[in-house]
Amino acid sequence: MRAVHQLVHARTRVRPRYALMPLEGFPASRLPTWPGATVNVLASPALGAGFVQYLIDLPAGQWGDFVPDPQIETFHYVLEGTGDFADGSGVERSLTPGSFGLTPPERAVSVRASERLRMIILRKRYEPSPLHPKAVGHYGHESDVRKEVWADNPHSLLQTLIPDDFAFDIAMNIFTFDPGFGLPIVETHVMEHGLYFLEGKGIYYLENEWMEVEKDDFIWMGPYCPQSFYATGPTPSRYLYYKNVNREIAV
Ligand code: UGY
Ligand code: MN
Repeated sequence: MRAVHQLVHARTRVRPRYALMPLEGFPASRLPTWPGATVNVLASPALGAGFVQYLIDLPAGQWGDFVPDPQIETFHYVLEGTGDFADGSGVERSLTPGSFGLTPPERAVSVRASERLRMIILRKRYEPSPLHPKAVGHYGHESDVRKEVWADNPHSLLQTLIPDDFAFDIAMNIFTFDPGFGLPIVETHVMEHGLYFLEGKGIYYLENEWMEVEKDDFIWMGPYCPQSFYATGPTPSRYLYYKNVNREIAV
């Protein structure tokens, strides 16, 4: 919230193929199964997205659950804080900043905060393939995921949190760009993105507009949204993004 003497002019853009939404513009929501949490609904079908993305702020001592659903898979990534995760079927993990997990359908997602937890949660309908009718889970910590040189440029590094394997219909990646570097083309593709800007700042190109972006901005990119980026400022930029992958496109 800005001080009363300030103007309200904002960088927020909501267009048919993309949205840029700085965090200050999100009124808080509450969810019945996360009673103590403050929730920002970053992306939803109401926006045009084929998935739901939340930013969840869970105070110390509080808990939240998603009950098992036969079709919905859930990804989580810890931005800040510590706590515990359980899927109700034997997977139990400690949560620290950088912890992540993909929980398949038919499993619970139960989180307890020891210290105030800030998490990104993304939920989508698992798309079975003829060879992969059932989803599998995957858990880890970003510090254990190799930073691969991307596009032959050691100033742009990519971490692939979920293995690029046909068992998964979802990619969750972290890009790290040194200042001045970014995507060397305008890319346009059928896949969607839900992007949370983790660190630094830069200039994003969406459809036909260049826009300043910074830490804690959220961007939704719909199918075929032309997109590009370069990092600015004195420190590297990092962003976490979702991409639907490895499946035929429904006709
Ligand atoms: O994987 C991607 O599609 C990625 N290069 N896009 C993006 O960062 N906007
Ligand atoms: Mn892309």
